[in-house]
Amino acid sequence: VVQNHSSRVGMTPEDLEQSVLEHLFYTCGKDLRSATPLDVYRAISHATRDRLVHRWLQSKRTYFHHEAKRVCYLSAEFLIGRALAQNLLNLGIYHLAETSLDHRGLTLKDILEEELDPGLGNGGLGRLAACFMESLATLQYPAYGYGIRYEFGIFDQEIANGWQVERGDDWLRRGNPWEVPRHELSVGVNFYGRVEARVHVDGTKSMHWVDTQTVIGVPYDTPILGYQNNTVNTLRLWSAKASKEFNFSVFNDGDYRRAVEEKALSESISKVLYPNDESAEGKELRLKQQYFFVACSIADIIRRHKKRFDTLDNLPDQIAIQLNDTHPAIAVAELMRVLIDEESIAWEKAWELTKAATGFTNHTLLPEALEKWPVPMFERLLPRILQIIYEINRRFLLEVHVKWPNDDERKRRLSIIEEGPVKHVRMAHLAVVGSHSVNGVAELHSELVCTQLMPDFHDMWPQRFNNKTNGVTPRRWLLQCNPDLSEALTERISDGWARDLSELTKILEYKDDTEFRAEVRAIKRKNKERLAKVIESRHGFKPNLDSIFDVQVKRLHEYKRQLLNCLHIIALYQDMKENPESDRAPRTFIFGGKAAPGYMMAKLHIKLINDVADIINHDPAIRDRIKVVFLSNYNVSLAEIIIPGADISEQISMAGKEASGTGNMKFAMNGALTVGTLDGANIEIREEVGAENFFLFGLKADEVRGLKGSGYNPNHYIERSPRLRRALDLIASGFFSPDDPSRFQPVVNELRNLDTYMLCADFDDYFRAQFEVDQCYRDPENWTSKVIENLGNIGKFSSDRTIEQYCKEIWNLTPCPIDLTE
Ligand code: 26Y
Repeated sequence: VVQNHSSRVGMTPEDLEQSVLEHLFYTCGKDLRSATPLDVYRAISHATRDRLVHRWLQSKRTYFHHEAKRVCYLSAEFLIGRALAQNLLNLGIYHLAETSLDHRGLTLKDILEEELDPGLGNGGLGRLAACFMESLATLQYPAYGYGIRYEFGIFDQEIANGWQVERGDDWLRRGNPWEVPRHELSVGVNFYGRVEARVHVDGTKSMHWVDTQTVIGVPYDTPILGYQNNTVNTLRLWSAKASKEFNFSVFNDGDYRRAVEEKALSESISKVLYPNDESAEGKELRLKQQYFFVACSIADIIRRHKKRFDTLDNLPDQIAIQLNDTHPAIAVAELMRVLIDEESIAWEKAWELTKAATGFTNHTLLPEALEKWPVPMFERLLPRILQIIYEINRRFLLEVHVKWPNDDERKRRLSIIEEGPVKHVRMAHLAVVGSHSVNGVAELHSELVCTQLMPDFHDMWPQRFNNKTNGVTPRRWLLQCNPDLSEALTERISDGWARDLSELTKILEYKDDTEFRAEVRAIKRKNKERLAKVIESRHGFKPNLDSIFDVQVKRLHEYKRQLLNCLHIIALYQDMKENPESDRAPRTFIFGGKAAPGYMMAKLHIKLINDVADIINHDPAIRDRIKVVFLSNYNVSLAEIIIPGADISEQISMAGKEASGTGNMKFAMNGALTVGTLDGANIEIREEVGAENFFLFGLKADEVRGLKGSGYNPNHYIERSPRLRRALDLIASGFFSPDDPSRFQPVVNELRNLDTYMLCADFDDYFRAQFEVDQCYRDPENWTSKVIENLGNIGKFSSDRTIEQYCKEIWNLTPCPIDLTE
């Protein structure tokens, strides 16, 4: 490979400098003197991307040649975060780039800040997809990510007078050096129209979806590089473009205007990411988005397969399709449509292929997150797809009938179609019926999928259900975001941990090493300093570095119980006011997270946190013993600063509600201790790090269920907890909202009357656990021991481990290393 050795992609400092200068000149049209930091960012990014290109081509060639099976990860969200630092690190030229910039009086850190954070996801599910893509490349598995190139990602959050305000996230406004459009691979996608049955002379029948409106999907590819290897996989995101029909071949002004409107309408499909996290809205545009990217992806998969093979019989030997929740579940029906209508394969065979190729991951138990589409809407938008779903369902219910004759109630529960005044298509049912594997994302969650969410399906096909506990990539979430800790680790146990995180156990040998322990504390302090500077620049005060940095960052949702955290702060405040001599460790409470724009209660919680912050931060009696900060616009790049600076990680969801959590893993990996419930992956984290190194509180999932079943009454708990009562009374009194004393009445009413997420039941135990945190923090040696135990035992939560399990147990993939000399 000629390019491999050309100086254009050389790895010496001189080569790199040369190519940055060339891109400055030829790509940005600037000389050094007139270059802005943005130009420098663009030039470095292009120079870095150049170094991926031959690896990228070679990866594709190798997969093609070796007929390697690939996974196609279908996801409506990829929350990838910034690319430059990650690519430099994975290429092994981060320090090289740092020094060559240094020579020109520039700081790489500042240049990295020029990159806008691609926020193409809401939260955990989208970030998991990004970690998976990185791990797949690092482990040298052939993989494609398929999704949508939203023009606007998750909104930018501003806090105005304590309230969340949303602003459009125009993340492409400065261009995007990482993506490559592939116009030649564009795909047409059909909507609306009707289905025509044609009977042929031989008596066979075929279905034709006609009179459709076509939208074009244009793929934009982003390279995903493995850690210090030659694997470069592809993240292929589809952008909607009007088809030629809209090309204004019109006769009068009215037609012209309609043509312009329709063009804009069809291109709106990939305009914006829906910002609702775990609450389905049932909007037609959202269904259009889902079918759009799924149809493009399936067409792409089939096209590539047919280029290599002249049969589709071996499709499941060549590709594994994984559905990231139900958002792409329509893939089951679309693959059937393509195999039957376009490839003339018989139903039975098509079904066998579809099931063998498809796997489904569930990410949530919340009933409001389960997607259902009204049949009338579905029928209008995708008539042929609905027909196929009905046929899948008819055959499926026959199967149910054979197994449980005369059990109509069971059939009603299992059916893909929900009956009612308006029928609905249940996307989770379609996904389960059309897959050979259904998995949850943590042990408890997978268990609850079988016993609570889909017990009838589990009865029917117990072998289909399995667990894959989530993980996070240690390259971004340790190596990149915490360089000092990474160096301290590498110094002691060498650098193998970044590739195999289980090697972190070796650090346990240094548990009693005073020098290492002091270093761990010094690193945490430095990371707190870095975070404190961000807080100072945004909030005008610098938090006390000796205080406990107590952090809860995640989407705002009632089940995640940011409000419980807030109640604890209020109770602590009241304790301190009542007993000024009380000797408790100072704390800085840090919050961050976005609320769905239509989620009024979550937005009110943000306002409450900010109003509480306002009162407490300015109370002279409290000084800096309690500070409260809500950091606006929490996103991947802010997480990379916040997480390494945390002492305490708040993972306090009501048990049975958080499917896994992945933030919990990132915090423990960066030397924070967890205050948490027995929910999601918390359970497994505690198992790994040891119960004595984890601050546990609260009801267990089965206790929650029991209480709900026997009629939960929050007042029972409020009456018995003077602290809780006092905190609620203070909010209700308008103390935190003197300008509008009844502002938080909805919050108090919910807690007193319903308390859906059982904050009242868990409050006292939470307070107790927080008191223990306090006591423990006063003994730095003991605290450090716990931190090191967490670090040394967190290896399981690398997404490398998760991906190995998917590859072995669901996808049947084997690594396919890339040799550049081949
Ligand atoms: C239907 C639509 C409104 C919708 C949009 C986003 C539904 C769900 C979602 C997002 C779900 C999500 O992010 N779930 C999270 O997935 C993580 C990765 O598996 C888990 O760690 C986390 O517990 C779970 O809440």
